[in-house]
Amino acid sequence: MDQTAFMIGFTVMSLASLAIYATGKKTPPSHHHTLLHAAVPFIAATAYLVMAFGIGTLVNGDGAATYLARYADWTVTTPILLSSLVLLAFHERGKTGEVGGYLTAIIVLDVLMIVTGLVSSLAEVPLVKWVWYLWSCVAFVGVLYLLWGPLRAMAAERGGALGSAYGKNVTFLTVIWFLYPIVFLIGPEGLKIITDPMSVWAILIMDIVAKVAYAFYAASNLETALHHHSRQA
Ligand code: RET
Repeated sequence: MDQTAFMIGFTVMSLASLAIYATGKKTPPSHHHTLLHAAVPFIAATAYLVMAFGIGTLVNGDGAATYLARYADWTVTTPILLSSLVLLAFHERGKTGEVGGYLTAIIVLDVLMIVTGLVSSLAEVPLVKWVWYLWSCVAFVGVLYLLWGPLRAMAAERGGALGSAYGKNVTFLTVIWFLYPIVFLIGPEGLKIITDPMSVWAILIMDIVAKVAYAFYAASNLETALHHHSRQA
């Protein structure tokens, strides 16, 4: 059952990586966004293949599985998705120190969120599990604060078209990212309300939306914005 989901994940992610690269803009100022968004499903395809082989799957005392490859995937792909959004907020301006500072801050919070989520998944004592789950949520709030506070203000300063592209992308990203802690909470790593196959399929669908659908949506919002932006300039 899980095997089928993992093989579908591998196939969809590999093809999507090629499709995102093939259809994406290859010229500045959007070329780096194409590269970032094509890299994300490539990494995910690798992780799904690892999971399909059953490598790095840990089963703890109460029978709940932790897929290490999933956390390794998220540790790399979520910073890439956030970087693309930070670079959109600063589109073609900003001092290196300022851009680098925001990138570092958001990536550190994001990686802490994933790593502490992994610790929560591995913890078997309920109190310990929930302490780490909450700590991961605190880091998630930090990521959301940066996205919706200073970075949104920065994007808005750039004028209507770029500000609205940032607004659409950050809204899509926030809605889909919120589902991950919910599925963890009700899944086998948390309260065990849903079964392991249910959570594997749910995360497969969420991963496709957060990585693939989002890549096409973000690219189209960026192109529309650049079109308006160049006409205003
Ligand atoms: C965990 C568990 C603990 C609490 C929180 C979590 C958040 C995870 C998120 C993952 C996003 C993953 C994406 C992958 C696709 O590329 C680790 C589930 C807050 C937000 C977008």
